[in-house]
Amino acid sequence: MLSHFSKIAVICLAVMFIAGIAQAVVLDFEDEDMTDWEVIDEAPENLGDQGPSIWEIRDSQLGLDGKVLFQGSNIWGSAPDTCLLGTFLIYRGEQFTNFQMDVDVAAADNDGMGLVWAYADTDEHYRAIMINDVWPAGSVDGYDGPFMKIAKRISNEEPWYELLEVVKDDYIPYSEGERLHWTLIVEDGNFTFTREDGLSISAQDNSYSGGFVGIQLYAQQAEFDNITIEPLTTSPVQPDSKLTTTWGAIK
Ligand SMILES: [Ca+2]
Ligand SMILES: [Ca+2]
Ligand SMILES: [Ca+2]
Repeated sequence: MLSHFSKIAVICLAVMFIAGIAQAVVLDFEDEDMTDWEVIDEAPENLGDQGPSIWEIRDSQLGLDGKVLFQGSNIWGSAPDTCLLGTFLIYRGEQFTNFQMDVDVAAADNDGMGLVWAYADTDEHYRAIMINDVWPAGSVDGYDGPFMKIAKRISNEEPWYELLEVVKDDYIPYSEGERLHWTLIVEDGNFTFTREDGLSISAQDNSYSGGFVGIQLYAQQAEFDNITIEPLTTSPVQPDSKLTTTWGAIK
């Protein structure tokens, strides 16, 4: 028999566990429902290929799990190709301030892809983005592809983004046509984006406040699945430490 104290402890643990899990948003697209997602293509004057984007839910053709999000157009920009612009898919179900976002990804091309957060509009958000190809050639921020960057959107015209951090010389191309995984941790203006192969980039911005999260693509056709967004109220957790995440979320 459990002591009275033990029973209370077990109940408390159970409630805390359930509360922690309940805070996480988990999106696997098996219901083929995109009603919480908004497609936002960059303004036509910002683009070299005006699209439109083609976001849909399909059966994975690149090794992910069942139904997945897929974008199939080659929409890209800017017009002189000096900045990675294209299309956003924004999750409108909830806004997040401090959080951990995990995503399975599979790329069909070698171009730009990444996550956005604190999204308010095309001219107000942050992004972590990477590209294997040599574009942009003559980049507005001085770093042509291939690279991984964290940047802050500041305008709807040149220079579009303020560069916060770049991985250039140490960049490793992502694999095409197979399962990749991204983890983004955002806490109090500290941003860390990590790939499944360990390649990571971090940046910081004191003026950060929360907003919507989503995906950004430049000339890239890619699948996305198992998007998990978990609010954090304490110190960031390691990407694959679910138990620690749960405890961290309910403190
Ligand atoms: Ca799925
Ligand atoms: Ca390309
Ligand atoms: Ca392409």
